[in-house]
Amino acid sequence: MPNPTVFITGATSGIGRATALLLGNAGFRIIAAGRRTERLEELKTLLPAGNVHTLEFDVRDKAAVKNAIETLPETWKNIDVLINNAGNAHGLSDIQNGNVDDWDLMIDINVKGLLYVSREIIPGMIANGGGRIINIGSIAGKEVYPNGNVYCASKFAVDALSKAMRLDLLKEGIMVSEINPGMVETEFSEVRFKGDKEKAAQTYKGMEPLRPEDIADVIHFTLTRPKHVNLADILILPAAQASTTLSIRK
Ligand code: NDP
Ligand code: 8X3
Repeated sequence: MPNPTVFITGATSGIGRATALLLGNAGFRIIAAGRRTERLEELKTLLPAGNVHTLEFDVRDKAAVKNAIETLPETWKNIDVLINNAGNAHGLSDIQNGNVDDWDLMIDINVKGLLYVSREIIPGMIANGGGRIINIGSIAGKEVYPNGNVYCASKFAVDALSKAMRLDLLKEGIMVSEINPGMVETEFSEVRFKGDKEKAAQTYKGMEPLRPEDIADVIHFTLTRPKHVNLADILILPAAQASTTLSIRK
């Protein structure tokens, strides 16, 4: 049997990229998805030849998601593991001043995007007799923090959907895990603050955040347990974080 094929959304940056690199270099076959073509091309050069296939699409675009997955080459059609990672926060504001376009982005990407990709991939997994799904949630899907409102709501939705998938897909032989990081230094804060690198850096100033490789490590660990073990719901925090952003030891 060939090595498992892992479909990773948001593989162009941060947690997704680190996961593609770790798993790809550990022998997994990687389907790496994202919007930035040049990043996907770069990823190809960093993984064993023939071990990576790239797909460029926006998870918000239902038709593009469907087309990308339906037109996978025959040798890449059988997906063993789906890692729903693509997502971001857009803005940080109290609810009364929230930017509704930011709200649309977070709900469309973090919630609807995850659903569109899952809906396209799950039937193939069922036809193959099973598979695995790892959803990247967040501590923000377990606790709400001031001004986090809609981002937190989108991650609470990921938490609910992970639980729902675990229930619905049990009979289909699909194991569902949710990995919920605290603060990880990636492009996350740069995206949240619309490219303001200085503001983004302030988020992690004076404390040691997690690195994307820490999350990749946990994903690898989750995927390499014996067949009867499911790490269903993992919260992983930096040593300097006890709760959401208000409780950070600096
Ligand atoms: P990054 O900004 O570094 O990476 C986000 C990834 O998502 C990129 O690869 C990006 O690719 C992709 N993405 C964003 N929007 C879209 C879209 N519309 N269509 C397709 N792909 C998209 O952030 P992280 O690595 O930190 O974030 C990854 C996940 O981890 C997210 O779900 C986030 O909510 C979660 N998380 C992050 C934490 C943190 O502190 N960093 C903590 C807890 C959870 P591209 O732009 O090329 O499309
Ligand atoms: C990202 C973690 O606390 O910055 O999901 O929202 S947090």
